[in-house]
This record gives sequence, C-alpha cells and structure tokens, in this order.
Amino acid sequence: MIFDEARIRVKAGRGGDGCVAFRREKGIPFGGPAGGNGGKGGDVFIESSHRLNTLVAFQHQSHFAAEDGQHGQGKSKVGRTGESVTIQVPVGTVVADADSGQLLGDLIHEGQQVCVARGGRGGRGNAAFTTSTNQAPRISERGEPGEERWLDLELKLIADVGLIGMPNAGKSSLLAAVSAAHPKIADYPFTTLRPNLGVVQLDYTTSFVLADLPGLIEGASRGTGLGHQFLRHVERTRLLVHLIDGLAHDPLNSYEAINRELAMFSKELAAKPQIVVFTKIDLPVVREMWPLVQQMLAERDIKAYCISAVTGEGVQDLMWKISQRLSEIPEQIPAEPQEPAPEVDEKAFTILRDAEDRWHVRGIAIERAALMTNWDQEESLARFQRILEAIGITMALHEAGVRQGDTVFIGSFELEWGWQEA
Ligand SMILES: Nc1nc2c(ncn2[C@@H]2O[C@H](COP(=O)(O)OP(=O)(O)OP(=O)(O)O)[C@@H](O)[C@H]2O)c(=O)[nH]1
Ligand SMILES: [Mg+2]
Repeated sequence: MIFDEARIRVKAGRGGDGCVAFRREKGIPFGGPAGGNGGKGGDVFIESSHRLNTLVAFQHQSHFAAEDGQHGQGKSKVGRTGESVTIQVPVGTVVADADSGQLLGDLIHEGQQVCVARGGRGGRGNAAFTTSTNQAPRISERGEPGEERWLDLELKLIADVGLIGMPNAGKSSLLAAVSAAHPKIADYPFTTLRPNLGVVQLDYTTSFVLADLPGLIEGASRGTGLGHQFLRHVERTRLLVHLIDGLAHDPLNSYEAINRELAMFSKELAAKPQIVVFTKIDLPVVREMWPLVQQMLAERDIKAYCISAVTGEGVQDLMWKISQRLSEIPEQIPAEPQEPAPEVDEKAFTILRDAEDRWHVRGIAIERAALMTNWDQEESLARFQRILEAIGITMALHEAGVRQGDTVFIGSFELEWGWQEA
C-alpha cells in the first residue's frame, strides 16, 4: 500500500436560504420586509503540520464536508456562517485537483493553508429586494451550493540532501552513522523499502536533513526495482550524494548507470549538484581499488570522497563538505499554485435540442441562478424570467424555435416553456 498518496473528496457548505418575512410591531399592521440573508457555507481548507508524517489517515477517512450556512430569519436576522473544516496534512504535501490536475498548493512550511472548496453564498432575504417600486417584495434567494471536488494529495519528502546509489551501496549505513535515524541495514539489495529521513546536526547552528532512499538500478526510470516511485521525492532535494558501492564489480559503470536513470527520469534531476562518494573504505579490497577509482573519476573532472560508515573514516569531513555545498545552493521555493483555467464567460450559454424535442440550456450564471431560485415564489419566478431575458436566453430559445409547452432544462431543472406567461 502506498501511504504517500491519497485521493479525497471535499465539499464546502451550502449557503443558507434567504428568508421572506415582514416586521410585525404593535400598532403597525404592515411592517416593512425583514427577511434576513442566509449565512455563507463553510469553506474547506488544507493545512500542513509537522505532527503528521504520512497520508495514511486518509485510508480511513476520505470524505470531508464543511457545515452549511444557516437560513436567514425574520427581524432581518442573518443566518450563521457554516463552520469551516481544516484538514491536516504532513508538511511536504502537494495538493491538486484530481480532475484537472491543477496544482492548488505546495505546502512546504508548517501551518501553510490552502482553501480547496469555497462555501456557497447565502441567499438574500426579501429585505434585500426592497426597491422604490416594490416596498413589500415576496422574494428570496436560496443559498448557493458549496464547491465540491476530488483532490489528489501527494507527500513529497522535504530533505536538503538525498542519498542515491545502487542497492547495498551503504546509504542506510551512512544515514545511521550521522543521524539519530535507525534505518534497516542488511547485506542484501532492496533492504530500504521506503525513504528514511534523518537530521544531521554538525554544531549548534549547522544542520541539514538527509534522506536515505531505496536503491536504484538499471531500468529504474522505467519502473524496474523500487526506486522509481521515490525518484520524485529526490526532485525536492537540493543536493544529491551519490554513493558508489566500494564492493561494486565495476564502480564507474554503476555510477554512470545511476546517472543515466536520473537523466531518463527528469532533466532537473540530472542537473542537480552531486557529491560522489566511494563507500566501505575500511575493507582492504576496497582501499586497494580506491586510487584507481579516484583517478578514473578525476579524468571526468569529478572529485570523489571515500568513507567508511563502519569506522567513521571520512564521514565528518563529508558532512561538512555537504553543509558547505548546501550553503551555496538557494533554499527551495515552493511551486506557485496554478491559476484555474482562464475563467470562461459566466454568462455564456449553450442551447441544445434533443431527439425528443426537449431543450437543454447550460451556462454557469444561469445554472447558478436556477439553483438559487425559490420556485414556489411568484416574484422569484418573475425574477428568473428577467435573468433569462437579460442574459439573452429567451431570445435565443425563440430564435431556435421553442414553442409554448416545450420542456426546457436549465442545468438539471426542468421547466415548461410558457410557465412565466401563465
Ligand atoms: N565494511 C563495511 N560495510 C558496510 C559499510 N557500509 C555499509 N556496509 C554494509 O553493506 C551492506 C548494505 O548496507 P546498507 O546500508 O543496507 O545499504 P543500502 O545502500 O542502504 O542498501 P539498500 O537499502 O538495499 O539500497 C550491509 O551489510 C552493511 O553492513 C562500510 O562502511 N563498511
Ligand atoms: Mg538502505
């Protein structure tokens, strides 16, 4: 099971309905309109927190809904705003719309928030419809539905440095030697199944986060082995430490194979700065090999280091070298959330006639107006009719040949044409 990905459903609250009411006071037989507006529906937010480190909780709960706004009341009382819901995710979570793929948030700092579903507006009460010509409107709006959508959450590690290399190269051993992390270490490939993080504290003011990753092999970029699904984590590190197994049969070849996989996975990955390290230098056969390996790398203009995670040889020097290189590389900047696709003209609409001679009108503004209309109020029907006219739908339907008594769908609302003249 993969715990660093989750798909969830979020639903914001519906706006409360507006209210039709009139003031009733002693001695005043017909008071003015006093129907309050509905309250706004609650929003859904996603917030990053250091207290979490996986998305596993979403295996159990994947649906989240904010509270609806309350309906408006008499005496011009506005309905209460619905409670918002804040969903906590680990720092490092990337949030995207599941259908469009639009990036909504890249939460790389503690307490970062992104609104993922906006609550609906409250409907207006009749007090809001008072005009000089209509002092006693019997009209109110229904609340607007809240936004709802599917989201893809993806947890990407936030480490400054990523340890990469073939299986068995000694990545976990190095992490264990320099941090308080306890990764599993064993003499067989693919011991590490999931990335491990450790903090390397060099002195009071110098520290960085090191990630130990599952081993990469030839074909990793095409999905062979385990490394592939973790390569995208590496995309977020600022520096790669490339470990070459001291016991490798052909160290240069394995070094180049890993680089080829990185390049095939992504250009950015291949362009990341690397520090090259030869491991297990405590073993005599490895020490024998080292001058040759060092020379071959030097011929390619690569300065390599050698270490032993067992004896600690070269390890502190390497950590300081890493820290120095990090100070030269700018801090990671979170990806900018993408703007939604350029807003289409809300008043635009389409008219379709189906095989049964029924008419289908689609459009953002008109469908929203339909959802907010109280069909049992005559004045609301009249207002809806005016909206149809103002947007140009009435004219367009007539031109298309609509006849009295035809069925017209506005979104999912079914109307009988001519109802407004009845
Ligand atoms: N002698 C010696 N053995 C080492 C050293 N570093 C690691 N090893 C051994 O090499 C084997 C593999 O070490 P790991 O740290 O698990 O290697 P890894 O790169 O994390 O391997 P995967 O998780 O499978 O990719 C283990 O048996 C370690 O004990 C070292 O510096 N010297
Ligand atoms: Mg390991």
